[in-house]
Amino acid sequence: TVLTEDDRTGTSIETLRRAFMDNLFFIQGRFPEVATKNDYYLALAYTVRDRLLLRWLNSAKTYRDQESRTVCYLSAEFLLGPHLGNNLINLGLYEAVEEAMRQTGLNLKELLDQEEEPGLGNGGLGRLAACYMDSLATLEIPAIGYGIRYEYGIFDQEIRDGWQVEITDKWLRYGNPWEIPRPELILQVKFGGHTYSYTDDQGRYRVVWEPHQVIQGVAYDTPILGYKVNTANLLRLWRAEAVESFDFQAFNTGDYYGAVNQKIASENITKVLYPNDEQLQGKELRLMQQYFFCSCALQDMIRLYKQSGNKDLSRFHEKFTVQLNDTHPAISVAELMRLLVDEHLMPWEQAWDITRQTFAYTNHTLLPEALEKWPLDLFGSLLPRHLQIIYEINQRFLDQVRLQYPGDNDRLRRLSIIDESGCRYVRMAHLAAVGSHAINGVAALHSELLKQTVLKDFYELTPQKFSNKTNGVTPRRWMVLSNPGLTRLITERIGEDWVKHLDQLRRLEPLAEDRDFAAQWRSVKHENKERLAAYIRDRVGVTVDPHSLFSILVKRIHEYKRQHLCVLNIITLYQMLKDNPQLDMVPQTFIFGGKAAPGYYMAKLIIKLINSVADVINHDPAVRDRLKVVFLPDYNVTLGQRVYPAADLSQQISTAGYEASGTGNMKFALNGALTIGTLDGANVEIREEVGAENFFLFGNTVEQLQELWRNGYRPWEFANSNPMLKRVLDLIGSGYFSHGDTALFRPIVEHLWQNDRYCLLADYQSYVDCHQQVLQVYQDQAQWTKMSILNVARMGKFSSDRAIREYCQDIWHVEPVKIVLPA
Ligand code: 26Y
Repeated sequence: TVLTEDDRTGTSIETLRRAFMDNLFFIQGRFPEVATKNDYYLALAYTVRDRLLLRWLNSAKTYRDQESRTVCYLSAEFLLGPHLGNNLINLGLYEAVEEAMRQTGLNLKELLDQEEEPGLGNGGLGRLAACYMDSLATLEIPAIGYGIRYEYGIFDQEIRDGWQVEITDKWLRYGNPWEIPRPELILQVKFGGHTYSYTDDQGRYRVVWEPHQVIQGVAYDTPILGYKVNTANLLRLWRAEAVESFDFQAFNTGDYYGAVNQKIASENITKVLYPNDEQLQGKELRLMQQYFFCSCALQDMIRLYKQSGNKDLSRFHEKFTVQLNDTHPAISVAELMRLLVDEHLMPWEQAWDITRQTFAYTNHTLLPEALEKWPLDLFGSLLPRHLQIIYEINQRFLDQVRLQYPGDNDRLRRLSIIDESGCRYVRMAHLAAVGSHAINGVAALHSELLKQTVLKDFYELTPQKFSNKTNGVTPRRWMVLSNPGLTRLITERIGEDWVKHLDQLRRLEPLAEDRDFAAQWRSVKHENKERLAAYIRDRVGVTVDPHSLFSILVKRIHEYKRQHLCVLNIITLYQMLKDNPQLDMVPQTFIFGGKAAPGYYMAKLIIKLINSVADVINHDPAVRDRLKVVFLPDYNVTLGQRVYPAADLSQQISTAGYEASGTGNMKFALNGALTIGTLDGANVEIREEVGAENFFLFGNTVEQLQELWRNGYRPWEFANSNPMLKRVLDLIGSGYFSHGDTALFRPIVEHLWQNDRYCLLADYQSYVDCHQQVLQVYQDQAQWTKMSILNVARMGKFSSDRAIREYCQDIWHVEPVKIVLPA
């Protein structure tokens, strides 16, 4: 007999081709003569999805049969990026599918470009959640990601006349082949109303929450496949819908339009991602989003727990461990208490024990304006029962503190979950800290500062809860998928083990002296730069020379990230060229990308400044192409994948003490860029790993900055005593970059002169000098290449696999579960 491969699971080129054509006909309803690129993309996506589902079903079945301990990663954001390419890499089918497409007369790359990325996150925090989902699956850890299925993700950015314009992100417009809706998996979430209490017939004190509104959560499931394993984990995102019976009620009483409004209001909850990072506005809808997905997630966990035969919930924390990605899901602490105590009639003490053993909390910021706090009246009107529960948690907690620190009322005030200074607030970081058994920061420096600043009192109370878990990124998306040239070159020399065991990159170290290898290394980088140059020409119409030094700064636009410090240096270089037209300067291309929060005026002005400076410099004949400045619109995961492989120099220039970790810094270095950076976030550890001699360090340290402020920081003294700095600031102020408009950039210049909260002027000279060193080293291509190879060879620590292993060992106490496919 001839064995034929199954159309839905087979992996030969022949079968893939047949399955693909099948899907084109029977899912898309198209024949080749009329099929669009999108039809082809969807036909391919469904072909790949079938192979995913085989692994997913087997994973789910295995976890269920073995009652596996499961990690639940709760995050308001998952910034996944396109699925198709990544799934092909993880299935090990990239080449086979490329060939199958070629035989069909199609180009895989073009089909990959069709996918609209799910931008369900703002930046680093959401992308970290996505990298962690990849690593959990790759390490064969049973895991569920819980979050929100936003109908509109992070806005698309357009640049008009140098300004950012926001466009709604209609990512679901052409359908989403990667998700499976579960319309039968519906949970109810209550809002508003009031509570009352009574004593039941068994003498128990009971509280009932009579809500004003009930909303349904519908599950949408996306499989997350590990790299070359059979594990496919679940990402379960919740969409809000109106409750059917509520409509009925209103309809029956004749209030049809009331019911319609109710329906619209319900669906608003998951309509759009809030585009602010690090700058909280106490918006009611945002608190509703947070509670909505946390309640759905916890109810779902309880459902799964009961499904596996357990009756009472006393071992809930043995089945699940829940990680809170920042304080956005911190309301979970009160919600689990409510579910256990009110709905499952568990005694408070036992419920509290289980709750604290269930949760762990990751902090991602020290910025005071980013710490979530909700006005008490807003909180109480939306979640009246949770406010009572939080009061109870707080009272019991403070009673304990009082025993340890009798009479220390100041400490009680500082530790309290309720902020009583002036307007009263619920402090979500305090709720998360009290309700968790583990608290971590995301880089060594950040974790230290956490203990010294925002969570100091909590550290003194329970030092054993604190640890550091330095962030990492997945080498599958950020090297294998995005940089096939480098991947091939590395794999040729050291085999393919490094993709799963990134420490193996160390084996490249001896090759740093190998001239043949160095030449290949350079040519891979050059080809990547040529590709980015072509993209820049297409996208913004600027011609850049791939032989020039590509200096790249891509991340959210923020004053603390100091994009404008980079601009000061660019203008300095420009002045040097103007002063000395014969100057023999290394040709350089500065590339920026990033979105500003729509309400963050200074950030938007910084975008305008970059574009204005670019406009003048790119058109000044005196520069003679030695300096180019480009702002790439709409920076997102897809664009990141184009940009990192093409970078020579990675700009990581935040004010020391402000960037919790950074993860872009890791993606650049893994792709062979050298870093110019401050001692901030994970830069510190990157420098430790790659060696100080292979890292361009500048700027004040955290301690030096503290000293500076203690003595009264006077930025104007830096400007007045530094002729070039003064000249650069005056040039911006003079209207040179703004067609003579002296008012346009005044907010930036004046802030720098007068306040300079992020100490640009204090770091300016050090940055400019350091950049000159960069140029010098770049002129010695052999030296530069050697440093680049050593950077990559020593970056193994920054794999998200390493980070996830640490979480598993120190916090989650979970073990891998092998998934075997039936023969
Ligand atoms: C509360 C709301 C306004 C809010 C929404 C999003 C607050 C913060 C955020 C996002 C924060 C974020 O992305 N933080 C980044 O997390 C990364 C992953 O740990 C870090 O590498 C990075 O330094 C940090 O800024």
